[in-house]
Parts: sequence; structure tokens; C-alpha cells
Amino acid sequence: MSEFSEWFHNILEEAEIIDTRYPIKGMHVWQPQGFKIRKYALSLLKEILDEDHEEVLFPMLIPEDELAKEAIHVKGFEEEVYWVTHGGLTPLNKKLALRPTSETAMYPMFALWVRSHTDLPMKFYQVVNTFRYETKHTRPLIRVREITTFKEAHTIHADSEGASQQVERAIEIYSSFFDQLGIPYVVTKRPEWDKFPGADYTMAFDTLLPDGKTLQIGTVHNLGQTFARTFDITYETAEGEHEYVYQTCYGLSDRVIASIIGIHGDSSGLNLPPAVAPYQIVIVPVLFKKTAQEVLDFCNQLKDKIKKAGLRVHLDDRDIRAGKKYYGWEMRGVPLRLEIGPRDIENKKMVVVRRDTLEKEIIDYNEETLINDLNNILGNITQNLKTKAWENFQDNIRPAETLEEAKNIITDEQGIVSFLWCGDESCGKEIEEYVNVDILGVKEEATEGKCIKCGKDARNVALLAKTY
Ligand code: PR8
Repeated sequence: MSEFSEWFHNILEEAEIIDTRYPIKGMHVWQPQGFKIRKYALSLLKEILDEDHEEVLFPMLIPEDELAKEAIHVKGFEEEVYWVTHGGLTPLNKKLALRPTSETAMYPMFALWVRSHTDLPMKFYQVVNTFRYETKHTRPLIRVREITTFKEAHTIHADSEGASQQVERAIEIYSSFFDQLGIPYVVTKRPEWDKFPGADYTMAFDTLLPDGKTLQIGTVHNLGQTFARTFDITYETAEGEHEYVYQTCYGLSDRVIASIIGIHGDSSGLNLPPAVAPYQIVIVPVLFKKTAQEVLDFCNQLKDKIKKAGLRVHLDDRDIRAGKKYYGWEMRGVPLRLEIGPRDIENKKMVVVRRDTLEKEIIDYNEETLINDLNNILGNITQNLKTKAWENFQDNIRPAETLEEAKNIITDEQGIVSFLWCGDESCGKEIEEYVNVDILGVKEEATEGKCIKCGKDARNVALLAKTY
């Protein structure tokens, strides 16, 4: 197990995020702390999606014949599907699949819903659990067999431009979501051999975990008319003709939470962006016998004031050593700790400890500006986490001019390698084989230069990396 893997597993357990002892491989239990982080992350995303998508909820089971209708799609998923074969003791006439994703659950219904060009575009999303019998090594939150927070969006358009614009819009949506969490990413167009089964093309977000491997944290697929033809999703044009629709879909999973934990965390444990922290502020009273009641009363009032302002605050008045409290809240990643003793109250001061820097600062306690001051510090923490994460990410993208150099970077430093590529599949496969890692995809068009493998004119700037 790598050092990071060990750290990751330990922190999931110690901070009570996920219990991995559930007796099915790849299926885990969200514990209260983890569930809260998940809830707050989800609400950030929903806020953006709700602007122009509608939330729906489809059944978890998909009839075998619907799942099998789209040949390329089913080929991509056939080895990963869990099947329900019996109802009680009775064998079912038609096997039912546990959704690995919901195209084949939704699209037969879309064929009924879409009527006229005036209905379009339609944009839906659902947040559900999906099941994939992953054969690669499973890891909590990162590669699971039950994806518990699958956030999948599906859109329907009258023309091809509508679909490709939606792909761009989805990239903006996910970028803004990851930005709020300070998760750095690169967006690439996946190579042909790595696109979503049934898609015309796939755009993917990759981030980098501390062990130097990239993690695909989100994907946006342009489905063109492939599924529309298979499921007969048509609309009537203004001229009364019937045309197939164009579609997109895009999705995120629990990997978002893995990234928050892995990217911002450090040797003291979690380091949570305020937006998703179950407690954003913890107040620790410094208690001495004589003044204990006075300090507790003050801290209780402080807590109420902060809570009223909409911040998530906790007063830790347990009768244990302060040091133990500090350790515990740092490990759980609470962004801000306020330490308050009798002298601070007298002097109108507070000791403030930021989790991101672990620095202690004494600030004035000013009744009037208190909430503003706290919000400013929390805002600074968010910004600082993001800046640090992006700096590290960018430092780990290195250009290579030869295959040998690419291989050395991957072996010695890991991270992401950028290189020039002609774009041919055969060349790409040879590059992957030589370097022994995957091509993530194309980042942008190349304006000059030669392919790192064949020496022909390069069409693309592409990235490769060891991936999860
Ligand atoms: C779609 N259909 O399904 P996608 N464990 C954790 N996260 C995972 C796993 C796993 N086993 N497999 C995939 N992901 C489309 C889009 C509806 C929505 C995450 O796309 O198969 C990856 O981050 O690419 C992936 O980018 C995302 O789910 C969407 O899955």
C-alpha cells in the first residue's frame, strides 16, 4: 500500500467518514461526518444544476431488453452489470439489471416525453446510487461497486449545436463546482478508445492525488443521435417533420469527496473547505475553576450569535484536556478554531487558529464586526486551499519532448506529462505501451511541432499519466 493509500484509509476511519467493514467488496457505509460532507458538497452542485435542470428520479432496475438495445453501450457495460434474476423464489421472465448508469432507464421514457421542437431543450438530473461490478482493485470513494452519490445529468436538444453547446455549459458547471471546493483539474478530450460507450466524444476532468496518480473526477459526453436512434426519440419540427434528437449526459461520483480529502488533507488529518465542513468553526473554552461559568456563558452566547448568522459552529465544552480537543478538531478538518479564556474576554480578544495554516492569531473581539471578521477568515481559507492545490497541480504537469523523457518523468516524478501527438490511434497505443501509462486525452490543438512518437506534424497537445 502506498503512503498516501495508507493515510487515506486511516483518515476515513479516524475522522469517521466511511466505514469500510461492510461485508460486500466495494460497498461501504457513510458515517455521520462523511454524510455531512457529502450533503454539503451535493447542495453546492444542486444549486448550480437547479438553475436550468429539473430533478427527476428513475427506478433502479432496468429490464434486460432495454439495457441490451444500444449495442455499443451494452458492450461497454456488460461485464459490470449486477443482475436481479429472482422475485423471491420465482425466476423472473425478464432479468433486471441494477443500473450501472441510467441512459437505458431514462431514454425509453424520453421517447414518450419528447413531442415537439417547442419542448426542447430538456435538461434533467438525478442523484442516485449506481452499481458497477468493477474488476479493478476497489478503493473507498475512489473505485466502488456501489456509487452512492451518482449525480447524472441528461439533456435533449433539437440540433447538434445545441448538444455541443451543452457540453461546454456542463464543463463550466463542473469547473465552477470544483472551483468552490478548491479541487484543481484539467479537462481533456478522451481518446477514441477511452470514450463513454455510445458517445460521439467524451470530455473528462482529471485531478491529481498526492501519490502522483490522476483521478477522473467527472465526465461530459456528447451522445449525438446514437441513443435517439436506438430508443426512437424524435420530435416534430416547425415544418411538421420528425427528427431524431441530439443528447448529452454528464456525471460525477463520490470521487469528489475523495479529492477533497486527498488533496487538501495533510499529516494532521482532514483540511476541509468551509463550504463542506460539517462544523466551520469550533469554540474551545479555556476553563479554570474560578472563571469557568463566566467563560462558558460567554462562549454559549458567542456560539448562538455565530449560529444565527448561518455559520456551522460547535462549542466543545467536554471535560477533557484542551490539547486533546485541538488534536481531534484538527484531524476532522474544522477550518477555524476559536480559543477563549477569561483574560481574552477581559481584553476583548480571541485566539483564532486556522486549520489550513495551523497558525495562531490573536484578533480583537468586536461585537459589531465579529461575523464579518469570521466570514473573511473563512473566505481566506477557501482561497488559500485553492491556491495551494492549484500550485501543486501545475508544478506536477511537465512537458516531455521524447518518449524516453516522458517515461523518466512518470517513473521518477509521476504526475502529468504533456506531449505533442499526431492524434493517430495506432501511434497513441504505442505511446501508452512504451510509457506504460494511459493517455488522458487531448488538452488543446497543437500549433506547431512534431509527434513525440512518429515525428509527423503534431495535431494535439496531449497528456499522459498514471491513473487510478
Ligand atoms: C456516465 N452516464 O456514466 P461515466 N467508483 C467511483 N466513481 C466512479 C466509478 C466507480 N466505480 N465509475 C465511474 N465513476 C454517464 C454520465 C450518466 C452520467 C465516476 O459516465 O461512466 C467517474 O468520475 O464516465 C466518472 O467520470 C463519473 O463517475 C461518471 O461516469
